[in-house]
Amino acid sequence: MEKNNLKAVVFDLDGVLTDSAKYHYQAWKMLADKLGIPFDEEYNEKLKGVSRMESLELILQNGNAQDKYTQEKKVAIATEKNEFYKQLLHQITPEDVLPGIHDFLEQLKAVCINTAVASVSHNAPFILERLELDKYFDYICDAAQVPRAKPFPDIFLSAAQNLGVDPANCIGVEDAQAGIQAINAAGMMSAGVGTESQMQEAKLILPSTAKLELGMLKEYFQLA
Ligand code: B16
Ligand code: MG
Repeated sequence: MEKNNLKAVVFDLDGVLTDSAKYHYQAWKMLADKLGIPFDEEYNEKLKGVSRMESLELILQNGNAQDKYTQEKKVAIATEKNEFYKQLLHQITPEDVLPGIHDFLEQLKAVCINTAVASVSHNAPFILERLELDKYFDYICDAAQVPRAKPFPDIFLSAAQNLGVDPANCIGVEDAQAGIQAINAAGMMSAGVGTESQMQEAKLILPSTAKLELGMLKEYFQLA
């Protein structure tokens, strides 16, 4: 293995390529109101990077209602949320790509650094299509094929394996704590987008996606 040689960048989707959290919030809020469970934008922060069924568990916990529903009913609730969420996703346009992402993807393409998306969202392919970003990625992970969600490293390891690169030659970009833990556990260098307190475990912290720049990342990667 050639050490310190950057070969791939693996991106989280929600919070890194676009802000789909607001649509997740609207959809969960509709369901929480229907079930009479308190839910607000602050609590929604806890759901970032967390899978759909785990998100539902967290919401039910907030209303002390985790034992109130059968597993079958929980699946039905999550399905209803997803149907509403999918309708909201039609509002997404290429304008919703977060700052700096296009330029960064162009930089990576120009020097043939591989790219992948490691999102736990089953709606990732549709969102990438709406954003017109699908053409930039060499591999898009299928959340359904990944046994364990973040903070387990599985999805990032799957990205590296499918790109044919060693995880040690990759940078992972995330906005959620569970995602940073997954990147670190996969043996990749972690770049966290967010505040110092949110991104404590990231090897490199960036205040915004606008700061993603290949020259700086390569330099940092070689030193790490
Ligand atoms: P879905 P990421 C995550 O996306 C979201 O941050 C999280 O809030 C959501 O529950 C999860 O996807 C599952 O999404 O219900 O569409 O399958 O950050 O991993 O890109
Ligand atoms: Mg995210």
